[in-house]
Amino acid sequence: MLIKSKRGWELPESAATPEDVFFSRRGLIGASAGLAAATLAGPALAQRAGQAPDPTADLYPAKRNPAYTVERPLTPEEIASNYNNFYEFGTSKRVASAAQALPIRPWTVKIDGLVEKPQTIDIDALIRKMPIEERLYRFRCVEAWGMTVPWTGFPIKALMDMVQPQGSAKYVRMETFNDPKIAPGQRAPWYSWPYVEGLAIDEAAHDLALLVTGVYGKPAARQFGAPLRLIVPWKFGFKSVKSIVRISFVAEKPATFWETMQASEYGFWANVNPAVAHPRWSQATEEVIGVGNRIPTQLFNGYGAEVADLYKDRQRERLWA
Ligand SMILES: Nc1nc2c(c(=O)[nH]1)N[C@H]1C(S)=C(S)[C@@H](COP(=O)(O)O)O[C@H]1N2
Ligand SMILES: [Mo]
Repeated sequence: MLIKSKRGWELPESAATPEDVFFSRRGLIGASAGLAAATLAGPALAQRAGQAPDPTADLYPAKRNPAYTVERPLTPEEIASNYNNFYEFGTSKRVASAAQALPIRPWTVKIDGLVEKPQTIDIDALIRKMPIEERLYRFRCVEAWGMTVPWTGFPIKALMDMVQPQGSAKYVRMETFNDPKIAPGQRAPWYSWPYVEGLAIDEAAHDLALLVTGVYGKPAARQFGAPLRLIVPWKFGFKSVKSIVRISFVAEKPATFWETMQASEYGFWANVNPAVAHPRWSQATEEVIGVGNRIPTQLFNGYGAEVADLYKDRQRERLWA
């Protein structure tokens, strides 16, 4: 039987998400329907036959850093691994199976721009050089849902110490792979591929800003953005760019994927704030993925004590979403 893959405009409403700015009709209802269906997709997650074992598997589980803990239960792995946002592999939350097509070895990361030691480094060499540890973080998507995830990774600061940014570097720009042959979503020309995100240099140097290599005590599954993705827990999830191939230290604020697509709804700073509504929905509460109830959203997603100072001289910027 011929199964034709659907284009964006053919997607059923149940598969569209609020971030899908061009096609969304029903917003959050669609996201919940997606979760119900996703629980049926579990077996598709099994490693494809013939995939080599991860060369860094011996590093996991990494030591948990008790300084980064949370007051709420972790999202079960089975739930988090079947509810992902990865537009390269489709606009629904059920992209885990499709994402298994991404080859994650060999993989190199190019680090360039305004640094003393630009380099292109093999991912396994990088991971073994960096101080990886496990941290429990709250994770909040702009679509008003949240999870709690045990990430393993290292602070971007450790990478900065390796490449030594120059004084003129004011921002860090991070870019996802771009290969439409592998990622069907990248064949849709109305998106500005590749996915790009960025941080101000002081945000990147903050200890909470993590480059993630593992999840749930193992090397990251592909749908989480293996083999290297960003996690900035005080910002909306779209800042946390996946499957990074290039990290550039630059003087100007980078043009980011969602801001380029729809600046009125998704800005550069994108800090979590329950008091500032998205143009199309409230951010006051969030759906707990896997449980289904709603809980209050916290300012800076609960990390205000650590990060609020980063913004005290930026009050004229659009800091929220
Ligand atoms: N390359 C890339 N990175 C991405 C995305 C994406 O579509 N492509 N989606 C973002 C969004 S909107 C969210 S909420 C998180 C989801 O991460 P998760 O699937 O690990 O929960 O990844 C972010 N990083
Ligand atoms: Mo998101």
